[in-house]
Amino acid sequence: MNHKFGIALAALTLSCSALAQTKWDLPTAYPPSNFHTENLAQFVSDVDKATAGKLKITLHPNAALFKAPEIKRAVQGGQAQMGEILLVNFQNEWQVFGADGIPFLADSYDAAWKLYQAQKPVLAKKLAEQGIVLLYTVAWPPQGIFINKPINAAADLKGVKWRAYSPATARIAELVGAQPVTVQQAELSQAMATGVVESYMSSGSTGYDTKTYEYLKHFYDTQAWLPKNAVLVNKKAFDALDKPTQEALLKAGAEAEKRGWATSKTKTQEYLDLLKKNGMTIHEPSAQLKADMKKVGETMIKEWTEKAGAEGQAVLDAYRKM
Ligand code: PCA
Repeated sequence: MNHKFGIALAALTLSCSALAQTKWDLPTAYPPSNFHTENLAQFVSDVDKATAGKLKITLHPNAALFKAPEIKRAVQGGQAQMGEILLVNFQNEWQVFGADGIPFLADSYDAAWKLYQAQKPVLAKKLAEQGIVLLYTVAWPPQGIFINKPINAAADLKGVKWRAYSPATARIAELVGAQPVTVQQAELSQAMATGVVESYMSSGSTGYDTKTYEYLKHFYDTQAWLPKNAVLVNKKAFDALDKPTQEALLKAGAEAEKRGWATSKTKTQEYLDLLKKNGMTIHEPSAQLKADMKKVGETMIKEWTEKAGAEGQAVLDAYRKM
């Protein structure tokens, strides 16, 4: 082969393989060590293997590419071909997005899975109307109360500076008389360090990710709800893939969903143990605190049902039949 032809051929081969390779961005708001992010990293590598490198997905953790509340719109508009969101963040847009953020509607892994099955058809339909494919969801561990002092009843939360991550967590603050401030996980450590936040509800996972034990010493294991992250794909980007690549993506997504729910469940206790090891006291809530929080939940289920209308009622009916 003459030299010139060799170079031309090499260039041609290179440009062909570059053409054949699709590159996607996948923003998430959580750190690399978070179990959702680790699950996504595994998903990305599974897709890479299954497509022999044809679909290269770059994971962007820590809200580095887009802030948590911006990721949905980025996927919708195609600025990111994929993205991970916290569904309950979007409750004000559509109430069904917030069904898994209502205290004590679904407060175990079994119940959370059933609620997901009840939500899924309408969730997928709504997202499809927005040009989004719902790939999979994974629940966070059960939500409890992190706080800087021991508490016995909801009355002890009056006036406390309370971090909210969603409309529902802000509503809880209003109902118990705490002072809500919305802060996403990526900014939570700083908010605690500067004293802007002295309590919040979330999982042991977030407590550990954000080193909450350095700021707040008490966790009340109320197991109030299990909100879900959802992994979304821009529909145009999905449709542009060839059939085998689409199938590889869907298969890796289904596996990630199964793996993610199982990991979330097994890690629940591990996270509480880690918080304890780092100096936090894990409390069983008092009967009074439990009753108070249940009452908050009842109010919020009622409010949600009114706002969510027939669509919400259908989700509730389907869930309660399961
Ligand atoms: N962690 C996320 C949402 C729910 C959870 O457990 C957070 O606190 O932002």
